[in-house]
Amino acid sequence: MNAIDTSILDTLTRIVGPSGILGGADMTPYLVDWRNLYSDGRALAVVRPGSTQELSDCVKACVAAGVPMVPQGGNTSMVAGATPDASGRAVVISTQRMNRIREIDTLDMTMVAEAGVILKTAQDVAREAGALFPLSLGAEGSATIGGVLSTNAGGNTTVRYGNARELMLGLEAVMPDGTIWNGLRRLRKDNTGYALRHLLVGAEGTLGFITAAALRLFPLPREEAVALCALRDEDAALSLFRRFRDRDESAVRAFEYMSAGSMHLVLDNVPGATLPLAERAGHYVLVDLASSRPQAGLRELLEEVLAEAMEEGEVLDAALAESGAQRAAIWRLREEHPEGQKLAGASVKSDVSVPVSKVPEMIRRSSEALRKLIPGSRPVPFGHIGDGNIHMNLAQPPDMDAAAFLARSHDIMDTVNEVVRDYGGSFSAEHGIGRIKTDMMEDWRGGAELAAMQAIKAALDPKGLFNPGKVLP
Ligand code: FAD
Ligand code: 2HG
Ligand code: ZN
Repeated sequence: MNAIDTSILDTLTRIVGPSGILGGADMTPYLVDWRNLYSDGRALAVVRPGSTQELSDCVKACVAAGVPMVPQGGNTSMVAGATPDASGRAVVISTQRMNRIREIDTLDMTMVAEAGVILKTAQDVAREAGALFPLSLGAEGSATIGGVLSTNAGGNTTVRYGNARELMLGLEAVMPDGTIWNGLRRLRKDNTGYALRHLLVGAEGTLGFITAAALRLFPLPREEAVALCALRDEDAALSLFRRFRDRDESAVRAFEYMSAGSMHLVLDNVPGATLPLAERAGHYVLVDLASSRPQAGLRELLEEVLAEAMEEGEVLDAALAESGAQRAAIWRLREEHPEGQKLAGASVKSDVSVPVSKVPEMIRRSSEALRKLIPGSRPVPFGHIGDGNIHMNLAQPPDMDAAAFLARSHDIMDTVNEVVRDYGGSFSAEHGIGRIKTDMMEDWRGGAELAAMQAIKAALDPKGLFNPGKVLP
């Protein structure tokens, strides 16, 4: 450690206090990404400010010393966005201690939460106040409000409530020069020049530090109905989605597709996972209906639509949840898909989107191309079919070395992406770019779009100190 490093660490310790700063082995969980793709991360320190003012002071000190900063929330990024590189030059700034719900208002239907509030806590606090914060994803027990906004996370309820961006009304942030911006407005309408709040959402910590957010709340559901269905094929999934949408679009809270490949990795690897159907099938969907109206007739709607689809041969079998515990058990099967794939060995993820109508074709074409590329590999697609967003993942062949398989990651992603491109899709639907996909930006977003992004970055963060090596090539 040189004299500059020692001096910045002294300054940061003065700002956050000795308990707010971590070094040595205490830093380990903050340096490795959730997928364990990069184990070479190093940092000068992990700094955990307790307030927006402390964070602002930390940023000013880092800017003055030319020290790069890596914002981190729950460190559940799927694209290694929240961990530092191997240089050891950066500090990780964690929002762990900025975890207060500042305000909740069930007339305005808004909640003001600090960046480090865990998503599940935000949901629970809203529910206790009689309202719903609808963002929901498998990592909700660790992911933070700052993280879900910085990645513009989607998740399971996007089909009804939109992405994280649509749930945000205003922000407070520390800008890259350390200035505090208070944009915590709780307004439904606010057209006052460039929407800075929307620029920071999805910026993955490259344009500043979100410290708090004003979020939208919704009425709590009074009736819910959930089913797990076995399907004939991918087209049947889409057809079933359409049947529900045509009958009552407002009732569909989630509509999730799971291929046999992916579901069976869960059943075979996750302790306690059991299929509530008579036998395994080639394709599954989870249908989740919810209404804030009492006696909305969701159970009847579910039964009627499934009966129609069974008559057409689209649905082969279905398990309808009879209790809250059964609803949770069905949802757990879906939520365990990332874990099931992790437990089954190495996998390469392609988080892609195409127009909803093209999903079945995209899944079939990608699966075929992947099997050809790596014989013996197992396509394990699943995801948010109602949004056209499929995790077109590939599990390693059982007899192939994991490292050799992962060395083909870029070929694998390119293979899927070429199919996706044919349908005008996106190579990153909800997880973002992080460190993994920066080299795809030129090809997919090059020209005016990337030039504008680079100009914005240069204007707001001229020294390039905010999350270097992420998002932009
Ligand atoms: P982190 O991982 O800590 O950070 C994510 C990015 O945001 C990084 O670039 C980081 O630098 C930046 N960042 C974090 N906090 C701030 C801040 N306060 N200000 C500025 N920048 C910040 N994503 C989906 O979209 N849909 C899903 O269904 C979904 N499911 C998941 C399931 C599992 C099991 C896992 C592990 C991840 C899943 N994810 C999903 C991915 C992930 O994007 C989300 O978990 C979440 O958005 C990340 O929140 P986090 O607090 O962990 O952020
Ligand atoms: C999900 O939908 C997440 O469960 C994770 O976005 C996707 O593991 C994945 O590829
Ligand atoms: Zn997802």
